[in-house]
Amino acid sequence: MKAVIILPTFNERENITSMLTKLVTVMATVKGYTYAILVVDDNSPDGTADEVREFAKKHPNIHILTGKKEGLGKALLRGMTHAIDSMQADVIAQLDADLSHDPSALPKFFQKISNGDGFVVGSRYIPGGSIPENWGIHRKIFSIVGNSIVRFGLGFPYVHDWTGGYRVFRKEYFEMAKPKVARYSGYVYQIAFLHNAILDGAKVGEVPIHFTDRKFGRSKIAPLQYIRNVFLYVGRARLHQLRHGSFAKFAVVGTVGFTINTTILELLVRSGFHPAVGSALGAECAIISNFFFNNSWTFKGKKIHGLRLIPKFLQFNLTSLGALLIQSGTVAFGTFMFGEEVYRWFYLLGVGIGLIWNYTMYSKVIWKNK
Ligand SMILES: Nc1nc2c(ncn2[C@@H]2O[C@H](COP(=O)(O)OP(=O)(O)OP(=O)(O)O)[C@@H](O)[C@H]2O)c(=O)[nH]1
Ligand SMILES: [Mg+2]
Repeated sequence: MKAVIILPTFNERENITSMLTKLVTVMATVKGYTYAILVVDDNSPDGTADEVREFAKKHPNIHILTGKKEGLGKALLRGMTHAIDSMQADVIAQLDADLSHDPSALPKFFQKISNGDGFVVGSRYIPGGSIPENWGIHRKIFSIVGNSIVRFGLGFPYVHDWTGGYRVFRKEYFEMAKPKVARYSGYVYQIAFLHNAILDGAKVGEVPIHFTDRKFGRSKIAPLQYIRNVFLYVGRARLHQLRHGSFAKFAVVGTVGFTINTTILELLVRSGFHPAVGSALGAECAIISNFFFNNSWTFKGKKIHGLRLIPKFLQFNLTSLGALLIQSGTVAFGTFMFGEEVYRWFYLLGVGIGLIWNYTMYSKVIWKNK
């Protein structure tokens, strides 16, 4: 089988030669594959491409594809297309070029492909894997929380690392996903691609990896833009999944609840009650309305009757409290990470995650299948 190893680069001149050297050494130990390396460089101003060409003089299986800078996703798309159309790849590997991904783990990835996996993911969040100890608390939280949101938000928790770029997969999964992921130009491409591969039936394998900090050069990630794109992706995917299910009813019931909450708050405040009392009573009335409408309409196939209504109603209150905590937690997280001025965005985000939380709890816990 022919494997093509893709290394996306932007200003990696100080890293690329030692990366290539390591790859060549490791690939000599992988049995059952012929291989080539494809560096996809976006005309790096630091001269990354010259380093590659110099190295390639002694290694005819090392190739470079240059192009203009349109983001990591576009670079990967271009590289993967080239690997299949012009290099006859059966299997594609992908690693960061900044030495954060240790090539010595590669044989394990190929072993899993040979054993029948379709898509093998390098995982920092499984036993044997890790993120750098020396990362500051902000960076650690960013990495773990961001990844968990994708993992649970998309509903495939058995895959533990969604945001990394150390992977080996069979070419079919790229061919099937290509029309659907081509629009994701940035880092979110990685998530979209893995998600589509799973939806297309890929058997996913995981190899634990240690992610080491880059020693040279700079990170190209723009955190706020990345977070926004991740949420747009997860939100859209979720909506798409739910459009034909009970989600629309859930949304109608929620809107009614919101209206009840607001009306009661306004009425009580106007009749002289403290706003805290008004909002607590309003919220409880909304919870009651949500519970009964969801029970008799949204989830009527799994309707709860009789005395069982009491514990379920209490559980429902706890779930709503959970949504409230998620909302305030998200705002606290956002302002802690990025400063107070971003609170509105994180409020919206909190409401969004709260909705996913509620819907998941309703359908999986409160109105679960017998
Ligand atoms: N061709 C191309 N490569 C890119 C682009 N953006 C990032 N890369 C490469 O993609 C890989 C991962 O990017 P990094 O900036 O290291 O992102 P990261 O690993 O999440 O962040 P750090 O750990 O801070 O380095 C590196 O090899 C980059 O050179 C791009 O727009 N075009
Ligand atoms: Mg990196």
